[in-house]
Amino acid sequence: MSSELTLALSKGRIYKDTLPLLAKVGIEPTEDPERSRKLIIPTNRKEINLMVIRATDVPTFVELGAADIGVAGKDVLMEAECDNLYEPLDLKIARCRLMVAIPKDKPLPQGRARIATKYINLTRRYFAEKGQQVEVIKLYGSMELAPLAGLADGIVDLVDTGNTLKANGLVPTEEIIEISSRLVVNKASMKMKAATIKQLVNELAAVVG
Ligand code: PRT
Ligand code: MG
Repeated sequence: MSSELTLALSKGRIYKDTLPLLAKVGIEPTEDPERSRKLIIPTNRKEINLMVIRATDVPTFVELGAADIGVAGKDVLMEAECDNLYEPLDLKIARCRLMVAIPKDKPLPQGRARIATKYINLTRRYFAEKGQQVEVIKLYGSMELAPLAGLADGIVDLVDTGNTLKANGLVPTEEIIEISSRLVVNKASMKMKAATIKQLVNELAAVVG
């Protein structure tokens, strides 16, 4: 007997990169969440449903048991500082780096630099550990615009190819952490649905690149 499992994940690159892994373990959504308006997508395995939500909401849904398992970027997990989750598997997908970037030829000022970011906790922690005083400005997107617009001296953001930085006259200067997406599991689900979850984790572990 297998228990019902809900897997939370976000549209976009996480869904795109998770889909092939799910396919390799024989799980196929019955609808394309990129096209469907449904937020719960059934799969060919009737005990497994996908829940399609915002990337930053995945830890919340899984931690509070609204979903049993989820796929979330390490950036999102660390920023949310949720420690009431199991993180049994690095899926090695949606990889990138969290970096400090500054305008080309304009180093951060000696004094209290202003840093714009979506990742205020990670940014504060990083500069505090370096003993560098900074003022952190919370933004929800388009971080690259902040230095150009005179809002900040530098930014902390995710970098993949570096094209976005380059297109906005910015250069990466420091790597804060390497990011990939992780499988996360609700602690109560791990107890109550142990067999089903462990089997899925093992199957996925075997197909991770
Ligand atoms: O977009 P939305 O507001 O709905 O949510 P989201 O931005 O949180 O979701 P999404 O799908 O953009 O990102 C989900 C996860 O993908 C992130 O939490 C990361 O773990 C991972 N990921 C991997 C990335 C990137 N690579 C990435 N390059 N997330 C975002 N980017 C962005 C980056 O912020 C910058 O704007 O892409 C741009 C840089 O890319 P390059 O290739 O130009 O360097
Ligand atoms: Mg995005």
